[in-house]
Amino acid sequence: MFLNVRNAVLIVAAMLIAHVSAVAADTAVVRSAKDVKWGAPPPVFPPGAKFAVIAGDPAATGLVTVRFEMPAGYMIPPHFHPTDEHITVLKGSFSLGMGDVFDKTHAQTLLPGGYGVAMAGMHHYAYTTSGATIQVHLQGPFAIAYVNPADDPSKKRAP
Ligand SMILES: [Cu+2]
Repeated sequence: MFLNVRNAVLIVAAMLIAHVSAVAADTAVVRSAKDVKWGAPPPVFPPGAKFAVIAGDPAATGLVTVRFEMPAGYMIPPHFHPTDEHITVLKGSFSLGMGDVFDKTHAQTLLPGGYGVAMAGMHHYAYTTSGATIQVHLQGPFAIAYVNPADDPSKKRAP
C-alpha cells in the first residue's frame, strides 16, 4: 500500500518535471490585447467570427490558447472535440449548452469572467445574442466534429 502511494507520487512528480521542462523549452508568450492578430476562423466554424491564436499551434500536439470574437447572433451547432475545451468569457455574453440538440432554453449564459468546460467527447453548442469574445484553452491538435455532419460549415462550402 505504502509503495503504491509512493510510486504514484513519484509518477506525478516525474510528470510535473517533464511538463515544466517542456514549457521551459518553448518561447515565452507575453502579449498585450492590442498585439493579438485577428483573422478568419478555420472553415470548420460558421463564418462571421474573428479568430486569433494566442499561444501554441492548433495543428500540433500541445497546449493551445485561442480567442474567438463573435458578432451578435453567432451560433455554433452541436459538436464535440477529442480533448477538453476550457472557455473563459472576456467580453459580451456567451451561452453554452450541453446535448445533441441546439436548445436555448437549456443553455447557460456566461458574462465576462465566466468559465465553462466541455469535456472531451461531450456534445455541446454555443451562441451569443449580444456578441462575445471568448478565450479557449485546449490540448492540441485541435479537432471538431459536428453531431449532425450537415452542420459542418466546411462541408457546406465545398463545391
Ligand atoms: Cu466546442
